[in-house]
Amino acid sequence: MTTKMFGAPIKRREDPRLVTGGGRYLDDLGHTAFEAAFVRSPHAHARIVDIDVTDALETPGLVGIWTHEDLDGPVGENLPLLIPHPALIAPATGFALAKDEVNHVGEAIVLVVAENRYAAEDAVARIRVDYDFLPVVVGLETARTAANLVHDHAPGNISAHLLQEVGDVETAMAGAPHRLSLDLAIERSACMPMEGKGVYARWDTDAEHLTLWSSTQTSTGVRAAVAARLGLPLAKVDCITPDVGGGFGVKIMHPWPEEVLIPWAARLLGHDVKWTEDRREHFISSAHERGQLQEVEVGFDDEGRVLALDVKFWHDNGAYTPYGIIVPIITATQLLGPYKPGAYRVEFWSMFTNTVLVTPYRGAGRPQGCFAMERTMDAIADYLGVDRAEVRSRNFILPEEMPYDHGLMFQDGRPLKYDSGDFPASLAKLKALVGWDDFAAYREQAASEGRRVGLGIGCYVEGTGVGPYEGAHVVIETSGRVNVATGLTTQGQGHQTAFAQIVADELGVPIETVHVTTGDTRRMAYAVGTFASRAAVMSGNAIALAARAAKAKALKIAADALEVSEDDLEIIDGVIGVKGLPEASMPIGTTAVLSNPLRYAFDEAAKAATQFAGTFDPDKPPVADDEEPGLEGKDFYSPTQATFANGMHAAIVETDPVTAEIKILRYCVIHDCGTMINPMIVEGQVHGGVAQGVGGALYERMVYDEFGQLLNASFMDFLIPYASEVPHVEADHLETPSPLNPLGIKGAGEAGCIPVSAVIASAIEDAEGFPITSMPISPGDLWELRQQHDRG
Ligand code: MCN
Repeated sequence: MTTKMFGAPIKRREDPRLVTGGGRYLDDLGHTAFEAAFVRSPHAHARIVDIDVTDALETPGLVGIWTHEDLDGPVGENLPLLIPHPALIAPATGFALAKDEVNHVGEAIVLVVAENRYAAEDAVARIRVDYDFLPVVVGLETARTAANLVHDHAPGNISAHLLQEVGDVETAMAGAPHRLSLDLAIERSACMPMEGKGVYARWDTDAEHLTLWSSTQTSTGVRAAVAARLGLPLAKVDCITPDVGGGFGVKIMHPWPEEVLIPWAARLLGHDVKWTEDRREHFISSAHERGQLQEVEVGFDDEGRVLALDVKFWHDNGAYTPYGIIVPIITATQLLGPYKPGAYRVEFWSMFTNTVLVTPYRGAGRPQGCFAMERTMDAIADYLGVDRAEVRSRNFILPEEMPYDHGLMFQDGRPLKYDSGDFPASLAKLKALVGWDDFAAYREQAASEGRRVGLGIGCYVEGTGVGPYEGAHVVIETSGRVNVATGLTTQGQGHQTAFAQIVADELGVPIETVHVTTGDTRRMAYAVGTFASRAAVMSGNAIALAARAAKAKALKIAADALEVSEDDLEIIDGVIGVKGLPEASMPIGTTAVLSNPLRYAFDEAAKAATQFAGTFDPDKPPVADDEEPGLEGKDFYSPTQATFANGMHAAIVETDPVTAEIKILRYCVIHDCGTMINPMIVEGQVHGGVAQGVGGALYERMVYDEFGQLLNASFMDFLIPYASEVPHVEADHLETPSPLNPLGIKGAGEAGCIPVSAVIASAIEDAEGFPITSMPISPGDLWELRQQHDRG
């Protein structure tokens, strides 16, 4: 009997290779390549007066030096605005190499290629750039108030402004029995994948063909962007993603300056060129996220039901806006989480600062939105003296109200509609898991021992599995092995395992026979990429559809060969058999042979190799007139809208009464990502997300000085949590299948990190008894807050 794979918590097949050093990452490719390094701006805002490369030209091993002026054609043009939006009133994108002006520390100014990285770095050190300094804008407070501008075309440093209102907030607020205001802040942070970005380019002069390897989250996007910039037809460019050591959002953008420059140089030189980002480059010239200031006003009734919610926030987008308003619009539209306020108004301003640009980082605007909403829920509960979980449940959208439409418009101008979810059931599960009702007794016990503990909670929803499409190609070989290609990329999410699980069940073949390829434009030219927790929904469903097409063909061929109806056939362990007639069977690979027009050449080998038990008619045409040769299925999945995952977290923290040290004693998660392909992978994703969330809540912040210098641009100074700081995560699941896709899947990849700051703030506030309004919070911050609180 074939074991059901879909839903089985099997171990990830890719891990033995990855954890034993078998991974092949970008920097492992081609050690004969020339290597690139960049002169990057040491100043946050300056005009470039002169670039003097004379001395650098003497560097041993140097191959070439280029500035903006050397970039011909589209390579030298402004980098693209990837996601436009009417609210983006003053877009700005940079150049592959800075033209005339730099707008943040780390902006690339000069490309150097040498025989190796050492020589390239030596040459970089010998290039002299003269600057005229310009006034610097750092931090949202300065951006809002300073007379200085990051870009002359953006008065007030505002890149975008958007307002959405559902219902009449002013009237509802005026009529609300109670009103509260909150001023909140989330600091800038960034993801820290183990492997930085990287590009390797090979130009085949004879074939006029470019092969690119990129540590990207979207190989098709990079391919298209590079082809356009280099003026090459798509057919002359391939992009392959080797193993990728984490992406977390920062590797989506296409093209990064380096992704354009490295292939451009490779073509010019007729030699392989590679660049791998070092950690300092990652800090200062990749991308950050999170930074927001928020003002919330809420009106509510005696029961704590929200009658009116008015949110204003300012979002730090850094120096450029290639992503338009995608992060703040996610905050604005998904902030409401599982709740249904009477009326809602949200208004945001996206602000330029002289800091590195902002792109979506795991959670993408949701951790900030969740922070605003959940701090508000706690404030209401504390004000009314009502249990904090109870206040939340009184505001929930109920399962019978699904699908639920808040009336908000997303980036694409379409309504944002929740498809499914059972929030009361999730909360009940969470309360049971964390022991919500027993906490008062635990707190008392702890207090009697001189310990200070608090319980926090946070709820969220997450739009996942966004379109427009993803495809899959499933090919059954004559050996019976199955090759699956899907175009999106993988950065550690376990796709090779989960996708193979889907195929094993759909085809009825052993999982060991299924091989999955991702992120290779030679195998799948049409794809979008891995971000927004979309792979399971998008490729998962496309793979199932493609496998079903291949299976239908296999059964048709087998039915014909075995002279039975297709309905009488079943596939078990890779063998197609007639139900109840064990002697009439044929391995699935045999149908692949029969579907091949050249099968006569294979006949004997196939017979020998496949214990084929049916009859073989050599005169029969191998492929019916209406069929194509080959046993394969190709299909695309394209959803009408995102599907909404959701979850609720609770944490118990202890704060040291003297040192203000913050310890997470317990961390509990209830997560609903619809039908799970592999619960162990989902839990791994949730654990990883929580770990990143803990970083954002307690440790990680970008510390800029007033001149725009990032003071903690190394792991010596930027704290990320180690295993010792990440709590044991107790996770349980609720599966409310999505009605929107055939497999009922919702995404899981970002959820873990979304509510963590809100939950930890809630727990610290519960322990300390005064409001926590800004994250991250260090022991030093908490100690300061205690002093302020004591001073009244
Ligand atoms: N899964 C499942 N059942 C579900 C949903 C998901 O078994 N109902 C499995 C999927 O098969 C997949 C994993 O969980 O193996 C994550 O799936 P999904 O939610 O579709 O997310 P993506 O695969 O699209 O990955 C993107 C997501 C994002 S947006 C970020 S950021 C992130 C994350 O994944 N970056 C990661 N997790 C990461 N994990 C690692 N190791 N590295 C990153 O860079």
